Amino acid sequence: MILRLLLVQKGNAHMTRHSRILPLAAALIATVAIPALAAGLAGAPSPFDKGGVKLALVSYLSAGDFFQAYQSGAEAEAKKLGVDLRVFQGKQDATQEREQIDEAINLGVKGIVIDHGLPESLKDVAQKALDAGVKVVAFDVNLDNPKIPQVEQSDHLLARLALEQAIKDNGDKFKAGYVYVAGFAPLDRRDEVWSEFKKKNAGVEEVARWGAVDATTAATVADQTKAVLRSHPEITVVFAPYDEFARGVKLALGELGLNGKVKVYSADVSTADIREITEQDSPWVATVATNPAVVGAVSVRAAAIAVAGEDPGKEIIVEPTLLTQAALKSAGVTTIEELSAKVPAFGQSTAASAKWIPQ
Ligand code: SR1
Repeated sequence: MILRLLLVQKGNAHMTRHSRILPLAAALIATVAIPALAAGLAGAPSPFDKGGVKLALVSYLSAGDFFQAYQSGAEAEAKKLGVDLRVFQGKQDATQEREQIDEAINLGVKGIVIDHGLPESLKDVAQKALDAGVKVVAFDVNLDNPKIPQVEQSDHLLARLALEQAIKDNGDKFKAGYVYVAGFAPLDRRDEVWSEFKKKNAGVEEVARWGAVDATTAATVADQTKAVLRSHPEITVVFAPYDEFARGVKLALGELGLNGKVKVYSADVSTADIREITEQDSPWVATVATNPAVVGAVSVRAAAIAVAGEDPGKEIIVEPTLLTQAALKSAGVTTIEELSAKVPAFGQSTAASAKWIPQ
């Protein structure tokens, strides 16, 4: 930006009819080239002191509110750091994600955030990045590598808080439905808590389990839920620990006219989710969530700290908050921004911070 202003000012000093075109052209070129030439971050360690550092965010999934907000948070943090963040969108395609990591290495990025994915298809290419001197941070994918810090949302706590709320609301005897897809680190961690919970609460019976993660997860889960609830009308509680799952279940309950009969407990939150949770007669009664934009920011900070040769920590945790329908309604919260303002722990995290990183 500074470079662009300088070029424009220099042009203005000799403002003839022809020379007006040159500064404009120079400014346009400079605008395109800014990421590579950006000024450094004052007081930051190398290479951030000189600027122009390239990082990559490679995702497995990009559809849905969580992943969009996560990406926006990562981009905003990169901007603060003066980093050129290359974003590779995910399409639930393991081969594409591998190729994108390769592409990022070839682009000369200094660090890569790998966001979700299938561990077996990523471990070797993540090691390839490390071997090339690229720092790697994983969000919600266990790459089983001591050199790769892991960002997570404390999924055990998240599931525990949701299930404790289910007991508070429904007692300790109920027939439950459970939405789950194995193979995703956060869902697998939440599943460990669900298994423990059932052992401790013998009166809680899981009568059906279903789920899908695809490009239209909520719609797919809605169709599945309708079929399940038609054959299991005894279900009164659904544990759906991913907001796309919960949206699908809610959609199905509305269509089946079961809003007053079944309660939904989930993970994650977005402005659209808050609207769905707080609307009249909503069966979605609680969720436990971090602000995904904060998690995106933390992931980029962790990668930047590693690139600076410092230690971001091995396990970088962003703590989730329990959000009940009743609490959201009584606080009059309607958006993520309002939630962040009312619950400071939700709106920011000190995880992966360093003195040189701007607040
Ligand atoms: C398919 S995995 C979905 C989960 O990833 C993130 O951790 C979100 O919390 C979401 O629930």
